[in-house]
Amino acid sequence: MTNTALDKLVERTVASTPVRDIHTHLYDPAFGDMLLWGIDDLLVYHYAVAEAFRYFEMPYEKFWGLPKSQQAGLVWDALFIRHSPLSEACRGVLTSLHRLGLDVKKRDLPALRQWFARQNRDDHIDRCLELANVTALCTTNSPFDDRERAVWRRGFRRDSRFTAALRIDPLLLDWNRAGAQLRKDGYQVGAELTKKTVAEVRRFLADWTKRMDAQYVMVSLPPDFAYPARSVCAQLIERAVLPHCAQFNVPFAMMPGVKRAVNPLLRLAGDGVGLSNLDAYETMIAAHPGNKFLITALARENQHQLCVMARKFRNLHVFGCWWFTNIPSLIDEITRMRLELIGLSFTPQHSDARVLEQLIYKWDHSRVLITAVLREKYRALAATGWQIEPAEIQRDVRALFGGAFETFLEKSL
Ligand code: FIX
Ligand code: ZN
Repeated sequence: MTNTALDKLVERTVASTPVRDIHTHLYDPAFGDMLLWGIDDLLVYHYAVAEAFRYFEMPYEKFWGLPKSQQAGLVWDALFIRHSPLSEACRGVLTSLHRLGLDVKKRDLPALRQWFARQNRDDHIDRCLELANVTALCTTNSPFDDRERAVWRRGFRRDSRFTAALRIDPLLLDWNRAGAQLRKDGYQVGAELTKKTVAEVRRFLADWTKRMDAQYVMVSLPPDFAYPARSVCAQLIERAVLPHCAQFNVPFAMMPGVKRAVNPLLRLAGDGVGLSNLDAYETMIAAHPGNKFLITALARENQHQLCVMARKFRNLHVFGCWWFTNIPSLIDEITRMRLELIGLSFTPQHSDARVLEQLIYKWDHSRVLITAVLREKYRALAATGWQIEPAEIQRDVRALFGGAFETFLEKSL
């Protein structure tokens, strides 16, 4: 095969391989309005709001006091009309609109709104998934969210494309409040982590894992997370979460490096990043060879150590370019590094989509970057005399787009 033919084959394979998106903030359609979609939600996405505040001069509270459509109008004006939309979050809005067949160059927000108002939601969901070529996605589900809890309790018919993950940040990071919630729900927990309390936390985790049919249990952690430690967080992980995950054979997903509310005035857009001490995670993983761990780190500077950790521990699966690392320059760098250090045994990307149409741009943009890295790697392979078969490329890309994750879920340790 010539290099050009190889390039084309890689491009075609990456474009046509369906993705299993392993972390999003979307909801099963049965959750109704909680599944966000449409132009206004795309514009008030917290990535865009953070960028718009770079230009706004109005008081923060004034913006938050406005109805969503007015907030969206202000973001549109600041990021698309008064400045060129060059950032990744802005380009993303345009990619999604363009792929949906909308004429972005008109810069006509009312026309965009009218188009979305004409869409039938369920058909639109199918269309977005098809355009993104996403066949399955994992949602982020919190038993601490009142609206969400009510839907789970009532029960609903699951859409087979949407799987769930049990998110437990409040349990591990805000024990006083979470404990009160558990007590209200009939779990006999006290303020101290006695044997009885830990057993009740495990009963809570078991109930929700079963109710959601959760694929994994997930938490995001601040840069100063320490383990082992006497903190409630470390103790709950050690005594409740890890035994629970081992019992149910579900991974514990950790997302190190987020500094919540560094600017609370920005609300959801106000979180920042810090460097984590990954030694804490390494110690935890080494001490629990029977547990499975998923990790995506927020700080660029943590990526290399995380990759080396994955070389050492088969019970660790590295995934995604999370949030501030989900930009072309870093996706390129991180994907390259991972391929070079751990071959095909990782999941290069997840979308983190909060708004349905974001699936389109997040995957379009990543597909292009992953294609470029793979082309280079297969070319380098060809230069050694190794001949690659189309079916082998297909197999490899499937692994990167959800297959390696599935294998990880299924493997016995
Ligand atoms: O904690 C998370 O799962 C983060 O992805 C979110 O908190 C964050 O707001 C986000 O949407 C990043 O992409
Ligand atoms: Zn997320």
